[in-house]
Amino acid sequence: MTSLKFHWTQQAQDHKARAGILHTAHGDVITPTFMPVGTVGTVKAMTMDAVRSTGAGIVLGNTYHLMLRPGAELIHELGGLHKFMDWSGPILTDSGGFQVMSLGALRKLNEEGVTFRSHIDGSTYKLTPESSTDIQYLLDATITMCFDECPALPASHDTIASSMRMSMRWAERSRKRFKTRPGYAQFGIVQGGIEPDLRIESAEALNKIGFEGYAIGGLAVGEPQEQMFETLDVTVPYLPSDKPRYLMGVGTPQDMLGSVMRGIDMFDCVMPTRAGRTGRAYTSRGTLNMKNACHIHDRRPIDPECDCLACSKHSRAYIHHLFRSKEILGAMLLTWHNLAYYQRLMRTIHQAILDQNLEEKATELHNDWNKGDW
Ligand code: PRF
Ligand code: ZN
Repeated sequence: MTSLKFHWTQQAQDHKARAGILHTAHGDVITPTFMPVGTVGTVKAMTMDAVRSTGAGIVLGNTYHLMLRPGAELIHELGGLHKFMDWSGPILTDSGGFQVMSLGALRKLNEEGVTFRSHIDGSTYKLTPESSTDIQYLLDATITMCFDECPALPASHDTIASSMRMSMRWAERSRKRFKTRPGYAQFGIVQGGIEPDLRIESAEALNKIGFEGYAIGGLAVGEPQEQMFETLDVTVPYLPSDKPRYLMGVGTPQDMLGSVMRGIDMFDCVMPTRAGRTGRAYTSRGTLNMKNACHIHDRRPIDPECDCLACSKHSRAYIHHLFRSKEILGAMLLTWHNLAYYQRLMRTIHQAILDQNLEEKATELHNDWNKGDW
């Protein structure tokens, strides 16, 4: 155990975009960063060595899924989530509120917390700001998230206001329960839908409590990209400039680029991994459906600019064949490729911020995405 304090240092700034380094108990991470999602202690279809090889510096785990199976106590007993899943780098765990929300009718919510039925065996569980924080401690999360509610949009100003204010009371309870350790962190989560006044109120409430980092939740829940960007424009100025900023559950390459340009440092999303299992490839020329018959005779790699295992060893024809035959290697290779693409995009953006030419680079990236396949 080091005596290192969790902190973020800025290397460069280009307009609102920041390049920096996250210093944690489990090593450093260059930002902007994309965190692959490892919901149940695995980045689906990938070994952790493969995840590392793509350049990922930090991965995400989920309180909700891990508490149900195999249980936080068991992971604690076995030495924590890092050891359990073989990831020695930092891990951020989401708090469970967002995942419980997607259970719909299976949950009941009040000031105390959320009662819900397990999607696995139907038994009843409860999550509160205190228990969520305790579970994340047992998992040994490098970054613990506050317990929050992410209301479905669209909703009235009143509905969003009372939900946000409850999330702020929950943030205070989460903070009280959090046990500080050197190099570990807890992030608050800004809520407030797409209402500027509520976003500002929420950011100010979290600032007052004080966290090692600040997340923006409640976005990318179906609203147009323009409204998400407008909400970032309103919210980011109210977050401390010396702390990391994390946009939860985002997103497409275009979403991430636009969000970095509005001051965001961290992202997570199931898109590259989920798409990898369903045959969709992300490339610098947009997305490709590898199930499409146009790839049957194609000897080219998925993306000629990619150095991942799938692109250096295999043709589109072969990847297409694997998906047609429902072979699991197809999902493995395409997930690898998609994560490699996401990480390369983040490195490109990082370098452009250091070089102070992110706007030119953004134009170039957009032009390429719009060109279509080679
Ligand atoms: N809250 C939490 N996790 C999340 C979200 C949120 O609002 C979102 C919203 N895009 C994704 N993941 N705790
Ligand atoms: Zn590739």
